[in-house]
Amino acid sequence: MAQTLTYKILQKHLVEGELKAGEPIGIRIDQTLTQDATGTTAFLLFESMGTARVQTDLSVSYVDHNMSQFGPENHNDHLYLKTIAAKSGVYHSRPGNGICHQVHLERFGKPGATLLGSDSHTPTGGGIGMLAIGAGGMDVAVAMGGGPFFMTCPKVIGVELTGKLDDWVASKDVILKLLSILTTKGNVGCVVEYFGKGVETLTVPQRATITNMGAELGVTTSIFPSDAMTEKFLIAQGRDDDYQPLLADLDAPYDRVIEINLSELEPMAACPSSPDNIAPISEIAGRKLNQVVIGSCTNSSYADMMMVAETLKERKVDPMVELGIALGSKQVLQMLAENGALATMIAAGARIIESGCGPCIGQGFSPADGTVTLRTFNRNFPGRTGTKGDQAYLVSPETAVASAIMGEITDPRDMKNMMGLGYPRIKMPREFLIDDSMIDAPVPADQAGRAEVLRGPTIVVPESPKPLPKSLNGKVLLKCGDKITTDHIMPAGAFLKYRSNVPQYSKYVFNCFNKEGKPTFADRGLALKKQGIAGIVVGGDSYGQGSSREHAALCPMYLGVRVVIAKAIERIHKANLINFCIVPIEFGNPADYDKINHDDALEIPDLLDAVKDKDSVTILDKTAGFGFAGKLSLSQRDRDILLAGGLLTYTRKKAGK
Ligand code: MIC
Ligand code: SF4
Repeated sequence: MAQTLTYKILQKHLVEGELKAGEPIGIRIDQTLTQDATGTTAFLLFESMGTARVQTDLSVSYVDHNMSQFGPENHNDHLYLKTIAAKSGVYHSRPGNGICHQVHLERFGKPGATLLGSDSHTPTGGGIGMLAIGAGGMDVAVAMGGGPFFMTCPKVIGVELTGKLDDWVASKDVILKLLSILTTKGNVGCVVEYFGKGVETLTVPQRATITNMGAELGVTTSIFPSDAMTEKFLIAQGRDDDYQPLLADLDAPYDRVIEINLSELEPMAACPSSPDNIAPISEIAGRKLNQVVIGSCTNSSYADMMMVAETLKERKVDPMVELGIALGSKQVLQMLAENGALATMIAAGARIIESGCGPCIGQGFSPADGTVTLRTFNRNFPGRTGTKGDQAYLVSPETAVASAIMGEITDPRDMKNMMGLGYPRIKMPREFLIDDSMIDAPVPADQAGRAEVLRGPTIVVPESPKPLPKSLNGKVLLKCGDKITTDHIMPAGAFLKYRSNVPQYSKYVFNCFNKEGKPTFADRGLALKKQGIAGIVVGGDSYGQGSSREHAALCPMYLGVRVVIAKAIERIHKANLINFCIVPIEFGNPADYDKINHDDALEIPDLLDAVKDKDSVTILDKTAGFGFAGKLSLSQRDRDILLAGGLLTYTRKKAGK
């Protein structure tokens, strides 16, 4: 029977279940990646599991998110990550070597392999034909220990690309177009697979921009075929041996097909403050701006950066605009340093930021109040820049650089008329500069026993969840609306340095809803916990979208949250809730959401029994005086994890430890 590329790879890696959309399956994981902000807990949990060395073909630990090093916390994390990686058989990419997804694509990604990463943009690897999936750190820790990854067997959405991108139109515009069609809601349990003639015209980094930002659709992953373009990229990275051709069968059974004609696309933007709030640049051109930032794992490849440099040649950034550029990897930074393009950027007035996530995760470059910032990133959730009420637009590097020169949002296609500038089409290099000296190999297994692990005092082993009660008495700690992201739940930016210290980091749970002079969410949660009353969060649609950070479950768990009731809960966050023994419940009838209020006392008399084997559970709102049904969409494994008291205890029990 004809198969999609997704199913071909799944079939090769299937260890449990049946390949039928909607069914739970377990797959073998070949490679894992972790990054510093999720990595410390992932490694602490990995250590608690008691497996000494990783069991994957390859595991890499990156330091790219938090490199600010204000206070000792950050560097404590870096040293812990470096030494635990060496001991556990994991490669370690040092701070300054680049953003995990870009470096992984350049140096390790392999067509046909499975990659599990503790970062939601792990699907970047789909640009090279891998099945690359984002998950919580605990799931990645299990995969590092050789355990399968459990997921829902996906539906596959086929995106047929035809035509060819025009000058100044970028692959970013392809994914913005798709976001305008599919939005960030309602795509849970799907994989997006690209096919068609247009695919051949896109380079691997262009494809990776598309699969990277595919994360914003809420899908499990996105994938491109592995073809001549992939081979060229791998040869240029000195990795010819990793190539294998991979295509879907001609009549592959897609659940839905969307056609995008590349020739018809125009430059677009995701307007404030959601990645699916799409408008063509032609409609918003002329808006004044004061900041442009180019970089992130979405758009900082060699070709993106060379195009930016060529456009800036003999030009200056508008004096009312600050232009920040973070080149995605040391490879790109070093190549541009050597060929003079970096000097061009500096001469034009750009501020060069080190290779890492930087402003994308709110580490610096927070825009001024009431100003417009243009970014080549993938997320513009409210406040993610570090400024409350921010106005962040997500655009291609082409639009970003044109706008930085003009001082207002500019359609880059107008550069020809405005300054006689033709599109600087960048050729992919035949050979990239290969220098892996900032990637440390692990110590050999026979010496691992003696390898020392450095644990600074700010690294605190997270508390384990308590078993679920038979019946639950709780209180609504917070009722929030639709599209609550994990950035709302557990802010990053300035608080990122507390990631390895759950009691400290927990103080900022739902910080955006805290009011000055009033007890915080954390204060209220801990007070209830002391009285033995469970915390409950009530949410709307797409609850928990965005980042994979398991702290958005781990920290609420620490504060006594035991149940989340929402209209819909996003995939990674739902798994994280289960892993930390918080029961995810969906409204049987979404209208019941309107009847519940903040502070209501809720009772779930048969919680434990329902988690055992029921698809629904009765919830009593004792304050409002009504009862309603909640849906439990759980696999048998989800139930077993909840009943065991979370994934760590479940895994330990299974291994007989
Ligand atoms: C993000 O882009 O939101 C992050 C920061 O990379 C997160 C991971 C994290 O919160 O550490 C993600 O995408 O999963
Ligand atoms: Fe880093 Fe931003 Fe990419 Fe997340 S989206 S991995 S913060 S660059």
